[in-house]
Amino acid sequence: MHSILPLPVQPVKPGTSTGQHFWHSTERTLDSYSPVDGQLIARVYLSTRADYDKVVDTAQEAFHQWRLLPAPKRGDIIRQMGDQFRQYKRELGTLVSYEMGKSLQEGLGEVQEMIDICDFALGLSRQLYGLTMHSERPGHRMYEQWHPLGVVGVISAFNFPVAVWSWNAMIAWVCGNVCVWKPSEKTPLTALACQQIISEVLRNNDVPEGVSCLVTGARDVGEWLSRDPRVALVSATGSTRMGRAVAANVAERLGRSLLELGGNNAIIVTEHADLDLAIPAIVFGAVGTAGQRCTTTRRLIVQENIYEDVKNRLAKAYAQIRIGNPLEESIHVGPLIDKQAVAGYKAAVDEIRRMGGTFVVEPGVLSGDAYTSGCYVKPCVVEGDNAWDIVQRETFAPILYVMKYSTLDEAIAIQNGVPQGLSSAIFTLNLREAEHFLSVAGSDCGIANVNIGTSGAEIGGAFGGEKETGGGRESGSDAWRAYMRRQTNTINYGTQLPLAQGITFDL
Ligand code: UN1
Repeated sequence: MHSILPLPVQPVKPGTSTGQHFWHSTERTLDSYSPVDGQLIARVYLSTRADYDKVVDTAQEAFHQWRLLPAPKRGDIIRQMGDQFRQYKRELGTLVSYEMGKSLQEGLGEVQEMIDICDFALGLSRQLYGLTMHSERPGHRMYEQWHPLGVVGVISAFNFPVAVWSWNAMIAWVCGNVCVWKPSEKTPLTALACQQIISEVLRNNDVPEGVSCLVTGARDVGEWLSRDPRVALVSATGSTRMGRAVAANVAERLGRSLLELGGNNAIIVTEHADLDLAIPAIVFGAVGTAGQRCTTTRRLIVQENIYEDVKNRLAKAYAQIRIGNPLEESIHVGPLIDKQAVAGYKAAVDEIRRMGGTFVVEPGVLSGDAYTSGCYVKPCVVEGDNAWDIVQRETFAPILYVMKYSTLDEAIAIQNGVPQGLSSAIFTLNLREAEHFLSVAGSDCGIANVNIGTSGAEIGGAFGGEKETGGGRESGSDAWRAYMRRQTNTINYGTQLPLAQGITFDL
């Protein structure tokens, strides 16, 4: 492995921080191994409960100052963060790729998403609009305004170690909140790199560094956040299992949660599809990030008349995929995150075989000099049945199930016939088919696309999904409202005190 960054493997890098002030009261550490080559790339202190409490106190203190800055001023500070991400795009993208295993192109894309959301937040800083209403009472004015919530906890997943955090953090900050970030225990170094960049910007602007805090750990830390009444909103990205636990804990204390959980996304390919568009989109959707996106294409629903043709074209396209060191520009698919993920892939393949699935593209775990970490697997395609348990579950690996349909309504029923509801797509040049798919009788997902794949959403739209995906919306559009509290104000500028609903109350 060629060294790409001055990686601080040793000495131990502290893990609980607000900016430069790292707190750690034990020697318990977390090791980060790269799935690319199996190397230990960082050792990070784990936060104790005492560290955590100190961090949340510091965040609360910072909130009292940060919320008083005018929103456009906060937007300008976020613009400076975006400038830093532009400057470090190559280094950060490389680190994402090395620590997480996604292709360098996708690592750079992830940093670009951070830059884009900073730009979006800057614009938003002058657009946190409330409505005004006409009062039924003379001499009265009614309007609503939006105030920040306070401390926002952000639990992020390994697969998008920085982009999804930035969607939350930038929007939360521009709204006037402060953030406590619990990154995935699988990608702590990338998180520390971002935390350093942000802290420097905050310092340069004489803003308390507690605006951006980071705590390290696994499920226990997530539980502290979700049970903590000081944390007004917990935004969590990850598995449906994790989301259920967070939602229950937060609901118990009547807090707010914003969930972005599992997907089981399908593409419908109709007889009227342009297959030259569809095939590369399907392949990118299914094998990009080695099948570890929540938006990954997991199911392909193909009209029976073109079924054989699509299968053949897919087999040809899969033969072109280059699997290997994701830091090499020509590589399409890097490793899975760790050996546990490889075990999940193998278990899924075993279950598919038990169900009698026919592979169009064979699976396999790669071995040999180029794959010493043991985390490289072959993307595969299998003819599957939507009713199989394994097809109903999200396996975070590049396994694509192909299915046949005859009418579009049947295809839509298959597409909607899973517990998750994140992303969906149709490939067709037929207007009626496309509009039917997008209609109320069509896709039940939070994202529904025409002639593009299920993954690779832009930051400008609201991102999230229905059913077991959790119902949250993050990133663009008016997703910012989830990070604020609404206040309705009625002002009497008249000389009388009329009551609403015409009630009289004379003294
Ligand atoms: C995720 O996998 O949690 O739409 C987020 C996409 C990316 C984000 C994925 N922009 O695929």
